[in-house]
Amino acid sequence: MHISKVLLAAGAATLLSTAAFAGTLDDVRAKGFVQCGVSQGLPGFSNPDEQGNWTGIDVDVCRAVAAAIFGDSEAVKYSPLSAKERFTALQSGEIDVLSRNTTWTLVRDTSLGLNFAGVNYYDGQGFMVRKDLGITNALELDGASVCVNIGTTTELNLSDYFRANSISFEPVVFEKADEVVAAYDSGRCDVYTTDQSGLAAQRIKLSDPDAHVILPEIISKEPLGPVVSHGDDAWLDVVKWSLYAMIEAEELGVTSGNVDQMRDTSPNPGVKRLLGTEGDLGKNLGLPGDWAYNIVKQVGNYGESYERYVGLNTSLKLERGLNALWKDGGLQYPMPVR
Ligand SMILES: N[C@@H](CCC(=O)N[C@@H](CS)C(=O)NCC(=O)O)C(=O)O
Repeated sequence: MHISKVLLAAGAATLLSTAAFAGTLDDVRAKGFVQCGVSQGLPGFSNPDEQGNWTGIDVDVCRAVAAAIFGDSEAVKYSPLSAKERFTALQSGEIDVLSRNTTWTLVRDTSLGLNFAGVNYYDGQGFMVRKDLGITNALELDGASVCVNIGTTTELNLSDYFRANSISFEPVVFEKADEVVAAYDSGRCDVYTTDQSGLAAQRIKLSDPDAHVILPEIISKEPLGPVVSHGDDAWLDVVKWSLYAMIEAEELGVTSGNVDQMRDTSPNPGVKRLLGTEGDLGKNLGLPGDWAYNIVKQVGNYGESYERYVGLNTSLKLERGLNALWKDGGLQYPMPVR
């Protein structure tokens, strides 16, 4: 091929790839909403009410992204997805972002062509059993039947844990989480395993939640966070910094209740930068100057979202634990917003 043709072809390929992979923010703006992949119903994380309104800490990430782009946290459409379906939906472009209690792993981050935009809940896998079995730790589970969701890290960790401890189990697998819960509730298996937060959430759905106990062992790391497709760094940045803005707001003491007052009166340069009264951070993200103001005003900071949906005053009753801010001894550490 003549050199100019090669260059032309290369140029066209770059243009094509730019058009195909670098335009999610523009596409989202053009259609007027963020298409967000969520669970099929996991209280505290992503759960629909009878009117089909979605709530939860994962939903708040979708809402934060919409608030950042449109100044309207309601500009989101939700796609309920099973664990098995979720990555294909992202790869095919059916959704713009997946915010569905999804664990960041090497294989997902590489071979599946995905990028994790951060961690909105640090979790770990646990086991639940009926109290009347009298089991107090997981090593007593030799020979047990275990209900589990397919297409999850849960399945993989389960097998690792039993192998590592030279004990056996019989998997009872389902695609839909509600099938797993129903099977466990009806006694088709001895054990239900998933992320600890998932156990706390699904327990509410059991016919007698108090008849069950969550064992003390945490057998894995499950850093859960929002995910986008490979190939669009600008979009990754928008999702990543929308989440960081929520955590940064908590660190700075900015809440949905005081955000107006803080914007107008705080002398703190960090607050001014975050809320857009000093500098122009939004521009770097292709967003309006009040991108983070709108997130905090309409969605709240990370701590508010946590307490509203999964904290001690909710039916999940989850302590902040690893999800406390770094300055309170936890792992939530927003990268510097500057
Ligand atoms: N974090 C794990 C597990 C995620 C998962 O799908 N867990 C189930 C059990 S809690 C679930 O969320 N089900 C809700 C649904 O499918 O709607 C992963 O990323 O593989």
